[in-house]
This record gives sequence, structure tokens and C-alpha cells, in this order.
Amino acid sequence: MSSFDLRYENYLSAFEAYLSAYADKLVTRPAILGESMKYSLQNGGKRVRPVLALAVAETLELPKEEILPFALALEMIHAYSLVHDDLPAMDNDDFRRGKPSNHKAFGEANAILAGDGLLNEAYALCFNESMKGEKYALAAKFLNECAGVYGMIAGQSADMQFSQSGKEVTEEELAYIYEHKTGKLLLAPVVIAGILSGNKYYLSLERFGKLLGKLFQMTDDILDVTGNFDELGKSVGKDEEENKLTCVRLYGLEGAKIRADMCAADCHAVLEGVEGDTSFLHDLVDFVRTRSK
Ligand code: GRG
Repeated sequence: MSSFDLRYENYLSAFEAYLSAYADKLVTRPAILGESMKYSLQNGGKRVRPVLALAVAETLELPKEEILPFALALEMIHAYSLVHDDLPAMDNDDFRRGKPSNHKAFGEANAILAGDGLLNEAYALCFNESMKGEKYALAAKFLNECAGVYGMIAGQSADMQFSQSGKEVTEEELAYIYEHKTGKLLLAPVVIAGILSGNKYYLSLERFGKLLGKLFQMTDDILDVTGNFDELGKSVGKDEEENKLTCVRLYGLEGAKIRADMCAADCHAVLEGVEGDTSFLHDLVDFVRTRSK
């Protein structure tokens, strides 16, 4: 196992242990509410956002106990967004991570409530942390900004509006969708670790988080064309089918790959401005660029 794989596994097991302890306590009436929430929260996934949070925390010498509640809240918000995105009214996908999507397993109404439940529980965690003091409240506030109507929700709304408008994509519109729909939830773990560590390297980390979010969505667009169902665990070729604005549509497949390489190079360059052990973060950039799932 490479040292990158080993460190990824270590971050993952710390996160999974924290998540399991939370999930064991999540008992609802009726039971189906909690079951459908856990179905989407504990159904695998790469856990890139919590791993990123833990990795930046380690670079900044922030104890993992400080970041874990925010890492969990972030992953819950990510899980809710996928549950709602898969609904027939949105992206209409029957599969997620190789298994029936939440509404296929539990029905549409339960899936909507599972998403609502995950979002509310995420903020319950944030409220608890906020009581510890100002920097925790600021971290919670930043997560809320990233996920909310000036963040991911705006990105999803723009993606739907622009796709439905039928007009040609502009670079500016694509950048807006990238930055908000996907980018904000990758920016959040980086900046939250920065806030909790006393704003060390704030500007470099903010720049790094934004670039990594852009790279993540670029590879997502590329994989929708080059990937396969078995590895991705979800339908492929949907972007063209649904007239989505993507970097492949704007630049062509080869042009998109070149721009993704340029974005990865920018991520590496920005990391040079951060002191401490950034070797895992450099490897994570390459992982995001070359991922197949
Ligand atoms: C419903 C408010 C609302 C927002 C939905 C996340 C999202 C916004 C839409 C999902 C569609 C999509 C392809 C988003 C872009 C990239 C992305 C978030 C992919 C999925 O994230 P991964 O690859 O998934 O981290 P895993 O399964 O590994 O957790």
C-alpha cells in the first residue's frame, strides 16, 4: 500500500468510527426515518470531504477531535444533497454508489424527509460545536454559507436553470456553477480547518480549496463521458442527455483534460505557500485529477 493510500485509510477509519458512534445513537420514531438517513450516510462513498478536513487539520497541527464534528456535518450535508439530487424532480437517477438511490429504496416522500433529516442533524452538530466558543461558531457559520442559498443550493439552482434555458454555455456561467454546486463543499473542509487552527495560511488555503473544488467538478464532467457504471456506481452519459453545462461541452474532451491538468498544477503551486507537511494534500490533488470513481 502506498503512503498516500495508508494515510487515506487512517483518516477514513477515524471518520468512520466517529460516524458509527453518531449513527448508533440515531434512533427515530418512526424507525424508517433514521434508517433511510443511515442508508445514504453509511452507503460508502469516497469520503473526500472529511478526509480533506482531517488532512488539512493535520497539516496545521489541529487535533482531529476538533475537526471531526464538522467533518461529519459536512458529510451529512453532502449525503442530503445527493439524496435530493437523485430525486425524479432533479437529476432523476435510480442508482447511487452502485445501489438503488434513496427514493428507489424508500420511496420519494421518505427520501425527501431523509435529506431534510440529514441537513437538520448536520446543523445540530454545528450548534453543539458553536457553544464551545467563537472560532467554532465561525466555522459553523462558514459551513452554513457554503451549503446554503449563496453556496451549494444556488449552484444547484443555477445548474437547473441554465440547463433548461437551452442557450449556449458561457465560461462565466460554468464557473459560477462549479464554484457553488461542487466547489463550496470542498472549500468548506479546508477553510474550517484553517479557522479552527487560528486562521493559519488563510489566503493560501482558501485559494487551494477553491481550486480543488473546480478540479473535482472538472474530473466529474470528464468521468461522465469516459467513466463506466461499475466503477462510478451511477449512470454515465447523463450530462449530455440532460443538456448540462459542463467543461466537456465547452472545451471538448481533450480541452477539458488539458484544463484539468492546468488546474491541478495550480493546486500544487498554491500549496507551496503553506508550511507543514503538505505531501498528502499534493497526492490528494493527483488522486482527484486521476480518479476513476
Ligand atoms: C440538492 C441542494 C442540492 C444540491 C445538489 C451535490 C449536488 C448538488 C449535486 C450532485 C450532482 C453532481 C454530479 C455534483 C457534482 C460533483 C459531486 C458532488 C459528485 C459526488 O461527490 P463524490 O464523488 O461522491 O464525492 P461520493 O459518492 O464519493 O460521496
